[in-house]
Amino acid sequence: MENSLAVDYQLQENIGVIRVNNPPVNAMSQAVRMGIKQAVVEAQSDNCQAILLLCEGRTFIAGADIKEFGKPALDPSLSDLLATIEQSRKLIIAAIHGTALGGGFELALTCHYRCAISSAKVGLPEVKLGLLPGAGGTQRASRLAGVEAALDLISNGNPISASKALTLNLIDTILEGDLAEASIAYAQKLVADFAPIKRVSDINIEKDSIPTGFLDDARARFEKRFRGQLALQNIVSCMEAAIELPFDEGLRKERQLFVECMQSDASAAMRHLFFAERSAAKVKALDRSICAREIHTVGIIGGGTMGGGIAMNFANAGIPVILIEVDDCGVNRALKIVERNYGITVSKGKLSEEQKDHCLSLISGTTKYEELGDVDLVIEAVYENLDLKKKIFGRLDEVCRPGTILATNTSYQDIDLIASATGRPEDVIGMHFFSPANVMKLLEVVRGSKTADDVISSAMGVAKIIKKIPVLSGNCYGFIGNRMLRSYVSETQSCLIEGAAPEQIDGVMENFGMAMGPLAVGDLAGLDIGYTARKALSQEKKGAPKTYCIADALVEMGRLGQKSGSGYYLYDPETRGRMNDPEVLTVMQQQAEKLGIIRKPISDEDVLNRLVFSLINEGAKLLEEGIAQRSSDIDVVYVFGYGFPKFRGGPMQYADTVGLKKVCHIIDEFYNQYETPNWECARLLKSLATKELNFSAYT
Ligand code: T1G
Repeated sequence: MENSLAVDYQLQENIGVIRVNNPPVNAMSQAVRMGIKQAVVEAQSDNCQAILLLCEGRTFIAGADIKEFGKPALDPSLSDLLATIEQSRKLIIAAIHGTALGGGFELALTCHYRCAISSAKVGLPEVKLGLLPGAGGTQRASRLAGVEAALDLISNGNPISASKALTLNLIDTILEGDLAEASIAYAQKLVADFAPIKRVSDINIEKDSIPTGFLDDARARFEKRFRGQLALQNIVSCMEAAIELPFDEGLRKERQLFVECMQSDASAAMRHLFFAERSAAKVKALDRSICAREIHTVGIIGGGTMGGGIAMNFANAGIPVILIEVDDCGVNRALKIVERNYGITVSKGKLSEEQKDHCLSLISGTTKYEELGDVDLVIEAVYENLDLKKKIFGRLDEVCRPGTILATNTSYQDIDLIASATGRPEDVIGMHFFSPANVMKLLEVVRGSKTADDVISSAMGVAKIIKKIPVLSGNCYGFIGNRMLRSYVSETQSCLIEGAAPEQIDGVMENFGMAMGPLAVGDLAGLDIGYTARKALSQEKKGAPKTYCIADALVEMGRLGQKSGSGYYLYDPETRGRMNDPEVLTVMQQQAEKLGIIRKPISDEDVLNRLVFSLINEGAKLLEEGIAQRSSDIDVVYVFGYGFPKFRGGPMQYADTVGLKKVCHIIDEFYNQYETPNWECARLLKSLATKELNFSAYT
């Protein structure tokens, strides 16, 4: 065989060894599929007694090549390759290391035997892309592991360990030592033992083994939890086919259901997010030769909810943290918050007691700034008061060594003003975490006008170490996410005072796919937080009274949200379930009258378009101003920081799905109707719509 760059085939003693080498994750590109197929065909007639398939680099095949999706199919198809493997007259063994995922694991399931090193993981994560295993994974996994275990593996999409896979009969053995050597020895032993060719497709599923109503219950569960998401419903249909149909018919049914998912907007959105998440970590025009500063120790100023949560991120990554508080009482309180949060994580089974103790041992507290003299990074996480932040940065400038990165967790203060309190503005940067900081994946990295490139590179790099998704933002009020949130909240409040009820607005947004509607979110966070923040703002920054007068009135009535038992809703003290409250209607009517607004019904469609298009329009302005690098970065911010539904792909992806011409037309209508600057259509949006381009084409 003419060895291609991606696939090499060599005889090693009596074993034909196929090596895949397609960095970085051995994705199953057309070259890989072609190379494997040619090797398997050649092996049928050469002197090998068995065929071994393994991969170079850090992992076994991590799936079909997602970059090929949506493009014309290239032969050989994955299905064609798998048929060739399964029908091989000689034993074929897959040797797994790293993460065998998606089509990669489906290829392994088609081999006659599977071995793995103990650190390997296997999985079928297609559902995270709005897909389902489309190359026999649903039919083969259910035959090997049983329908219930297979449905669990496929519907949650999370990888499982080699030992778990062994107990589920998804692999045959776990090898120790060097995988190449051990797997060749394993293949030779199979030959010596005259091991039979085992085709998974020959296994039949005993219908009686399936609990009554199992699939119907799964359908109902998925419909409730993943409203309207096609992939999960189609996955259940695939399991039904595995139970009811002969293998080949089941394979055809799976293929048909897979293609249906592939063609859905939801899958396009989730595939968009997969790449968006990864490209967000890349800073345009940043010289790749720049070396990031190493971060081995961290200081955190302020041990409140945010400071404690931020500290946990670094401790979880094995990085020691010094927490600074104003007095010993503050230090003790801070360490207690951290200990309590770790206790919750342990109780959820996400951390062992030993891991918790190790993390806690990495977090120390003090009132002495001098102890920050040698740290590599300091993150200020005190409350939103600019003067206090400037005072802290002045102190840090005095005590921290040259080269220490000075970061602020501010969610909207001007980074340049904070930096001006130091003699080293090039070392100052924003690192905006989202609450709860030890849970939320998003990290907005905010560059000041003088922030050095290596500081930006360091902040983006340390984000990956603490398992955050970094998005670079320019320095403006609210950066990317909170600036868009301002528009969203402004439209929410306008709809409220003009005629919509809280339950209508929240219902519309929850049907759209938001985990919680904006008013329920306000009640959860506490209406007094916004109230206090507004009191510190100038009238200009506050915006039009209609965008906050209802919230202020509720707070002044003592209705602070869930914590006070009432806000926009009444809350059941036991279940904390929300109930509509006619008294809120009275408050809205009173506030409307004060402002001379005559309330009248607003359609669900208008509520949805006003809230979502306000995000899109603000996002387009952020792009125009260069605050956001890419439209996909804006999607990453709003999905991972604000709960925008993944199956919509983010506000900008959703705009592309609706069509920018239509979005523009509706925004122009809103502008003519409401005449507010918010609704002036962003120039970039209008320009792209005129040229019939999408946001995705813009960057
Ligand atoms: N296709 C193409 N590129 C991929 C890829 C894939 N499957 N997986 C990763 N990459 C790129 C990624 O974009 C990045 O590129 C680089 O590899 C490193 O990735 C028929 C239809 C394997 C756990 O869903 O979960 O098979 O940014 O930064 O953190 O049923 O990548 O460097 O240019 O994520 O070490 C199913 C997706 C596909 C697995 C490694 N498979 N990948 O994580 O590195 S659908 C998946 C991952 C399918 C079949 C169906 C992770 C990883 P760049 P990375 P990592």
